[in-house]
Amino acid sequence: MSARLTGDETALWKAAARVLDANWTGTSTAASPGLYPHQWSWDSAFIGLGLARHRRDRAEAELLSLFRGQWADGMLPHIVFNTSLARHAFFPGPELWRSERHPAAPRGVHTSGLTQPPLHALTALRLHACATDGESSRAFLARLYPLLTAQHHYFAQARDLASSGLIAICHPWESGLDNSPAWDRPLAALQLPPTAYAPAQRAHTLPTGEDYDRYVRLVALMRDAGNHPGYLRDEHPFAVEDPLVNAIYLASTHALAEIAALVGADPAPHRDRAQHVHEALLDRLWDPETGCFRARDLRADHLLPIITVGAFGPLLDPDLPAPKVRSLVDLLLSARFAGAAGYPVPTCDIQAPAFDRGGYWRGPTWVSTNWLVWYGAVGHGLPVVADLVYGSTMRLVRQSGFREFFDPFDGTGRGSHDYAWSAALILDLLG
Ligand code: 2M8
Repeated sequence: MSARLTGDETALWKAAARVLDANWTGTSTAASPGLYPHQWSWDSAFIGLGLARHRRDRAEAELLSLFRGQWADGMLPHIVFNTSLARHAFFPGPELWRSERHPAAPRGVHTSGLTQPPLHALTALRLHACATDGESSRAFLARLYPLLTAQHHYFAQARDLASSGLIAICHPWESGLDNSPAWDRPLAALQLPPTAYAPAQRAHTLPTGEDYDRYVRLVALMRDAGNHPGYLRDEHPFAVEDPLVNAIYLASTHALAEIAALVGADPAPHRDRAQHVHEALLDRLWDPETGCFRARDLRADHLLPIITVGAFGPLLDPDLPAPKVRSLVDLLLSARFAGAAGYPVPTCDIQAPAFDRGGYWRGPTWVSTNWLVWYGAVGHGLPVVADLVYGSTMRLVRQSGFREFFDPFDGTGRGSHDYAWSAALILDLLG
């Protein structure tokens, strides 16, 4: 804990650390004790940022525990199941994924068959930046570097579906923003027979019904095709290039180049890749009409109409040209986002018909997306945006606790309590 914190900040810091301690399972952190008892991929990356400030040993263990689930092709799954829990502690559990039947999946651990935004290299580098023992930190990076490289290699080999330089998500869950209105169109276009899994099997109430059915069907399609890259490229019905996922991928690719240099490996291939992703982001996802980034549906080959918090993801690109940064800031401060929300940043354009202030990823403010916008704003030297998002995030957790998500107008907490990344990212923000 930093010595310059005020009394109030110290209390908040301690409360956040208590949540991380309570969610610690011995080897990793439960995303949320009741609702999400297993280890989620991008949750762990966010949690690692907080643990770096609190329990460095646990931050390292957290990442290593997650990478236990890495597949032989480099795919880092979005869930690594805690096998000591009852089989039905969470739906969909290992019985849907059946990872044990896939030749590339690791033995002795059950995982999902999807992935999530690759924030991990960025976390690893930030962990190094906070380290007090440089030598042991470098040794940890050297251990992680081949695993991170394999993760990035998987994306480049198996998920650059349009050979554009950008990576595609093949399931809404891979975006991390599960029921974002951005996915409404590609989901509605799916021609899928009904599934055997009723949404009632799930404790979580959002999202429900037909959408949930589609999520499960998409999982089954990928699983039954053995996640084969050729199938994903040519046949799988859901394939989207998302600006937030790609911006995280880009930021982590830059981090990987820095890690390579620190551990005596060659950073050049990572730098080349980063340049390629940067160019493709601008070429393929920038929409001059709305002055922001939008997701591209690869099956319909057009930009999706809805503007979400993902539009601001490319602030994570250190080379984003100044006029584009300006345009994103104007949109962020407008009545479509921060200008009309007491507690920004809402996850969907407030003026969009699909906006829903209580609807999970359809409007509420989340600490994770706020952290990403804040981090991007700091990187571009945008104190107005950075301070606005920092202040809003602090007010949210002070008022409502470490909830899963929040009403963007009045800050009411929603979803689960003691949500790990909400606590972890407060530790990182407090520094
Ligand atoms: C939510 O996603 C999972 C599916 O992976 C779910 O709803 O079951 C999302 O908020 C996702 O971003 C997050 O990683 C996960 C665990 O916190 O929950």
